[in-house]
Amino acid sequence: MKLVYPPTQKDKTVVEDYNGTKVADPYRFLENPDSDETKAFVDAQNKVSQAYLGSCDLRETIKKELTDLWNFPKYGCPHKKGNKYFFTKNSGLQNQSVIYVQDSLKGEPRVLLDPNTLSEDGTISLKSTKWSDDGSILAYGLSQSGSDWTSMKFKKIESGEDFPETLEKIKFSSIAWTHDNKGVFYSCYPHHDPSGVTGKDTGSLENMKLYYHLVGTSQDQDVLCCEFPDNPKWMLSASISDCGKYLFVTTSQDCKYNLLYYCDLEEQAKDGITKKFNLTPMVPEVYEADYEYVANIGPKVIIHTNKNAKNYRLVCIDLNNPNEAAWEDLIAEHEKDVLEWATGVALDKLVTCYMKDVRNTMQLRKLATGEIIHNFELDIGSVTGFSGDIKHTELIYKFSSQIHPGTIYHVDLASPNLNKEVLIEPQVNNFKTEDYKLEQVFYPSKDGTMVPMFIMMRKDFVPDGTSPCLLYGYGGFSISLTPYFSTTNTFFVQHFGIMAIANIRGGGEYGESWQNGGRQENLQNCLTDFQCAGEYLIKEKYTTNSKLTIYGGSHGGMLVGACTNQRPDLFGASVAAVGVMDLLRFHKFTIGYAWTSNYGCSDVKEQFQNLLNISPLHNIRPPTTGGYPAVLLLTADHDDRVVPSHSLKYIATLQEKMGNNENQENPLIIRVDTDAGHGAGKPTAKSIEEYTDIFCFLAKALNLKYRK
Ligand code: X98
Repeated sequence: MKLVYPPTQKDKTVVEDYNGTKVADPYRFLENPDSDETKAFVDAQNKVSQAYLGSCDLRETIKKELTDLWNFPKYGCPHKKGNKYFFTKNSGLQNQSVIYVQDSLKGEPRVLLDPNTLSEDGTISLKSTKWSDDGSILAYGLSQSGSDWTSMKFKKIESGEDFPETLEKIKFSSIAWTHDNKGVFYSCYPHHDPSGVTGKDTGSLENMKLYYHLVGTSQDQDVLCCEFPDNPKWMLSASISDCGKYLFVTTSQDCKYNLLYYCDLEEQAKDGITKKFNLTPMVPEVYEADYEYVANIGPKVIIHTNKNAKNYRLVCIDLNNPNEAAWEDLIAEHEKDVLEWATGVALDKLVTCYMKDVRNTMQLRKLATGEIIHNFELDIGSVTGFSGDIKHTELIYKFSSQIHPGTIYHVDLASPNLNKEVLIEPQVNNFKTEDYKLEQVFYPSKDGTMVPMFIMMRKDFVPDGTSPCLLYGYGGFSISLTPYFSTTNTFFVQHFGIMAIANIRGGGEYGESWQNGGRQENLQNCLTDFQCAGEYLIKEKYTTNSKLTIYGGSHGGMLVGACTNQRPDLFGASVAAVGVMDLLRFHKFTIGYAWTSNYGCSDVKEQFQNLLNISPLHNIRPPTTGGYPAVLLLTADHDDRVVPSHSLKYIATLQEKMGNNENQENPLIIRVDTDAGHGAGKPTAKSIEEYTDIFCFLAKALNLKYRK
């Protein structure tokens, strides 16, 4: 049945001139979240979507079964700090995970911090945590309604008591404790005006500064340690060497590359931290590579970098001569496998984690030479949690895949055989690994590039070209979709069809070249790879067009929006969550300017045309034959990462162009959540509601059969 959409006012006078190309933006008014017009638009759209989603016959079954599947204990990797162990656990359906403390790994856990007690509806979430070096104080950041803004508090571990102060105006901040356990370095936006509703502000961020906070004092006494007033868009982040002597400061201007500076705290803060530091650059002061501290042996600092190493390497930089010519490789770049991360453990050892064809491998090495001591045996999957410390010999890691819900292992590095022991094995109701199959295929994209894809299916699956398929992708910002366990993906496979995850270009699956192959002037490759994934799944009879759904969030929402415009014939349904739909204006809101590293910028003449060609909002037109797939967009009022107007403008335009089209039978709807943000920290109750809606949408729009 064809839906009737609410009429939306258009302002034809809003036209932007991009170096002579005029682009209309008639729904610009939706960029103001506080106006009556926007509120009325959202209400009217939610009425349409709620009526559609609420009338699905399977709703009660879906919600009940999804809730049952969700209801299993989920553990984070325990870690040791001081002489105690800390871990997170969600008993199953708790809105937020709880932090526990115990005296030994087998000891009785006590609740340290339960965010569920902080709000009725679970909308206050933990955004960040950092333990003091001796494990006596926890610094923790809280966020409300999914916003990126956080408030920082400090908790005494022994008594559970909080210090009186709360630090505000914090966003995108690292936390680094000084090793005297007295205070932290953190970043904030001191000029931020907090008078509006936190999380609904859309203004571009500027003038981040790095401060030192002495625990137990008020924020107005904090000491300004670093700022870059000539570069208002630079973001600052701090870390401290394992030995506590060096402070490392990194700066970044977007989502790619950073600079690295250091200062010797023993020299510059011998009388306390009272003034700005003199920072010494450790790397050339041009944004051309990533640099991250790994470990140090005195002044010899090991850095994880992609400088002259697209798959990353470890270099040793001597602080007495940080000149690049004097850097020495500790672990040279691998020709194909990507060195994802490395960390110091057990005094003189190093753990390295590689990504090899989108699966992880992990090694123990000598810190001094990089020589391999031990290879950890891993199945097909990824390391989704890790704890290990230069001060301890214990190593704990979590291994997951689409069909492994996340076993946590413990290894004692002081033991001669380095045997792993299962510490926690999650039991998921109604799920057994052996009932499923996980395949990895490599399919050709249009230009011949072979792209990896994981396909999860029930053991009894027969590829006869009839199965529904949920195809998920991201393909940006060097983010890799390594195997992970997802309750909702599992739910789809159990009850509806198969699940495919395409490792398209723009991600980091094969290092920087893979990222570069799908960003800026190559952005189209990311979309083409995704469309070719769909074509492959149809050709190999995994699915058929009318049962194929594409799904993505954030950058992946852009991917889904753009692919829907480019190949409306290829998909039965498109689900785009919190997507970047307006590629001409994303850089004007909150942190959007930082994404120009992936997209380019419409203000740059040479980049404008590519963005105009791809931008989901600007490429909605009636297909030559047929209509659009069923489209469900999702956004939320407190999304201050990708502001809601992206999705609001896209749906207004889609309904305008296709709503009355005679070929358009499929629904074109949007779900706008309240008291929710970009996704992080979403309470379980809200997530279950959201996925119930998504599955109801698919069941109804694609006429899917529900199997027990
Ligand atoms: C971001 O926008 C990440 C935002 N962000 C951070 C942190 N630091 C940043 C430094 C520079 C630029 C962005 C930064 O979150 C940060 C630092 C310390 C602790 C916590 C956070 N991302 C992109 C995004 O959200 C891709 C993933 C990360 N997008 C939304 C891209 C398009 C849609």
